[in-house]
Amino acid sequence: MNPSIPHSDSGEPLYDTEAIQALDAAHYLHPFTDFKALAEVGSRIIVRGEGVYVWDSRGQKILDGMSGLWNVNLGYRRVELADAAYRQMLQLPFYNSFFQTSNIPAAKLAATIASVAPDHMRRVFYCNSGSEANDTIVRMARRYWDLKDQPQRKIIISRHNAYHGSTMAGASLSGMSGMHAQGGLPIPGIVHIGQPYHFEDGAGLTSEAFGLKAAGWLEEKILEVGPENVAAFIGEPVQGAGGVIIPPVTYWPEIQRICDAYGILLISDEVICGFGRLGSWFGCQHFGTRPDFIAFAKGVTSGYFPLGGVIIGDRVADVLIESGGEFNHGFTYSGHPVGCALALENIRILREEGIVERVRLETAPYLARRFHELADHPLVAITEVLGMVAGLVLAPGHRERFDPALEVGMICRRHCFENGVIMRAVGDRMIIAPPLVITPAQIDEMLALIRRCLDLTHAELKVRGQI
Ligand code: PXG
Repeated sequence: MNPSIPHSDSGEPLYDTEAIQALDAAHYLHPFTDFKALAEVGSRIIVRGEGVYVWDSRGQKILDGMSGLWNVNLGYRRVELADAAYRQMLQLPFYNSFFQTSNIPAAKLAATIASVAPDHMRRVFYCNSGSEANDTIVRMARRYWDLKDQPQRKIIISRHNAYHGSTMAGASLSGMSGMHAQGGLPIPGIVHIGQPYHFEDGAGLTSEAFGLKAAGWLEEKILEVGPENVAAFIGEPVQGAGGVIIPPVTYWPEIQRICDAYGILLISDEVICGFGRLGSWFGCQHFGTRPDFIAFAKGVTSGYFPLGGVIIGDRVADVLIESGGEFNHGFTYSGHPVGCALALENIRILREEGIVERVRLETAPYLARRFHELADHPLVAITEVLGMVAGLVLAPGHRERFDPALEVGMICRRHCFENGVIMRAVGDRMIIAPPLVITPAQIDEMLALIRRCLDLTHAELKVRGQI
């Protein structure tokens, strides 16, 4: 009997893994998944979580190095968050914000978010997800230019290998060719430039020089399509799903300069970076940019409830408000009272426990020190860390690369899962984004597990004759 999973009185495990896997395979089509391949192997069923750990239905304890999907920032089983949702459900489980009505948590949360956002950003529009936040921004940015009598300003410039969501606009903004190949994307008016990935594209240049070069691609694109046609530029402060691409320090200030020079709106997609992930409330505060829009989701509720939204800078909000006329856009659950009550509690805990500062001053520097030690591993080409995100490149030598067909990332990810730590593989990049509450001792535990999995990956590749 495995003591870590609940058993019935007669000693049977409470979870019938095979039966749940059969239901899952027969009826549940998973996101970003090869349906047929998954049905053949069966899903791993996660049944519970506490702190930085989750447990599967067979009782294996796993250190969640990805905070769920970059979102469970306060870790699992924070009773205060569950209580806040429960209390709000009893008080008022739902009311809409459409017809000149509001609710207390939605109003308070908007004010609270404004208090941690950059000073020039004081208005919030609510959605349910990061994708919806970005769709909302596309419509809001274009409406702004309509109201400014520049309706031809429709083009939004994004970047290859960005991730901005899976809705029609979100997937179009995303720079992933596999997504664009399905569903006739991108939608009109969205174009892409290169990403600031020094390791891949910056050979022969210092990081600083490459940052300026990569930002310069924005100016080239603006001039190519005509500055008078460009509405906005969108970027994640640090690209998440693309593989934790941390830009050179020169990159964002130069992007800001270019946006200012051509009067172009700047969109900071903070669905991952927002609410403390980089050791600041928002990534734009770390990099010193002045966005017109911030997209947020995920960490605003630590993932306990689906909630997203847009924070709007004054120069746009003032025009939208002063012009009068309806903004014809919104969702049934915009400003959901339960999500907003939970988010308020989440932010209260982040503030009162000083978690953002602790990340910046203590745990992120410790993570950086320990993670960079992996650079001596024979399978690791580079290690990069900022705040509570980190990535390494698997490579057979310092600047050599593996053949993508070998799928070394997937081999490493399998070893991680089997050995009790969750890491994401993006091509040959292995990435982590642990809960913001992870302690130094847990960072040690995580790094020991990661090193072991790198060793196992190395050994497997050797046996296969691939290194
Ligand atoms: N913007 C960014 C920067 C994101 O990371 C979205 C928008 C879309 O949010 P929603 O809530 O609509 O999913 C995201 C989502 C991955 C992975 O594999 C990352 C995301 C979603 C799913 C998978 O790393 N990020």
